[in-house]
Amino acid sequence: FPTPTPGDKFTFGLWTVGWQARDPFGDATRPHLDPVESVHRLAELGAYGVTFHDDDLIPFGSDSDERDKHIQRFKDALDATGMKVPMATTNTFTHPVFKDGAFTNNDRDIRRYATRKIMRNMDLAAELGAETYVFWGGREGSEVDAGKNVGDALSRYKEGLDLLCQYVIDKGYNLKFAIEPKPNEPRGDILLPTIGHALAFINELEHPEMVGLNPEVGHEQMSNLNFVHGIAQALWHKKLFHIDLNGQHGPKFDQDLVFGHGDLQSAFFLVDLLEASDYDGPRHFDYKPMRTEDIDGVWASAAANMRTYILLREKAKAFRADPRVQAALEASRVGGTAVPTLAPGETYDDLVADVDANFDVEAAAARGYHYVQLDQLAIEHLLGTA
Ligand code: GLT
Ligand code: MN
Ligand code: MN
Repeated sequence: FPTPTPGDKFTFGLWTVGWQARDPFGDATRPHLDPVESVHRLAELGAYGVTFHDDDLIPFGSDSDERDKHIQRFKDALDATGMKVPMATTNTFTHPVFKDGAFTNNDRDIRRYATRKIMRNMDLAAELGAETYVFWGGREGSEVDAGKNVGDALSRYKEGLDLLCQYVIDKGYNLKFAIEPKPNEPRGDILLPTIGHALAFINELEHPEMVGLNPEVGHEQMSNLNFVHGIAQALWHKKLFHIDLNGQHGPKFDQDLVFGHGDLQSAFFLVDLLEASDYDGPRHFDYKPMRTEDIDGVWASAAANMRTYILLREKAKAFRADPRVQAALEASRVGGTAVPTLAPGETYDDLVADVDANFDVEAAAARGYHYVQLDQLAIEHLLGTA
């Protein structure tokens, strides 16, 4: 079995392994984890890098001396391990000041404060060589429809991102932005709730070319949407800038399980899609070690994410190479959508003229698509019986 190596580009948020497992009903079940230890442990497990929120690294409220010390220790750990920081983001959700959001807060002074907080961490992200800056607007939203003017809030969201794009351009930073959709939790309803909403929003920005997506498995599945289709569409729009891999059992609270622990077949087809695509960015795990785990369980779960990804990558390779799968794809005529509906040079007049001449509607209606055998072959590959 191949072990993870930096070449696999597996990355983890410091907030994932570092989650102390506080939930709305219970206290932390694990002690604070030093980010420096996380860098070392993840490097030993074969990860490529780590990602962070400003507050993961530099506790909120640190003075500038403390801030410098935290950053220096982190840089030393990166140097010692060779770990990279391909992405960073801002915490605009934990402190009570953000309870009504950051970019879209009804209070203008809070929006201004949030924007400064983001800019400060973007400077650090650029310094550490990050290429992607994520925006998860978990507190941008409402519980009360009359409490938020959604149109105005979207204008403020756009204003904030436009300003920050200009900042990146003026500073000459090599940073792209990736918006992370989520339908709800912690807000009752979050703005830009799905991949589709975010894609449409990006087109209204001043620099749409600088802004793409960071979709998360569980967030789309919370909305009962097909994550594989969502990623395929993001790729089609050339907007897959980053990805948050984890596991989720359908529409319920955000579970952030280990990748593949949830809808395994969807995880299989996701890896199949990603590996065949031109996405060459990090395979970023945004999961939470379950609240029932102790610290050993934290590292076991980190390893499990990578192991599952590698296993699914092997399975997907074997699936595509299997002659029975190739025959089944043929039987389902899957290659058919690659062929344009009109022949080169044909017009709609030619199409109209063609109808009765060459088409047997009853024979066409009678054709089966044999999708079941295709799906069964995927199941058998997953079960190791193929
Ligand atoms: C937070 C959230 C994640 C986001 C992170 C980025 S933080 O834990 O649940 O989905 O990706 O801000
Ligand atoms: Mn999540
Ligand atoms: Mn995420």
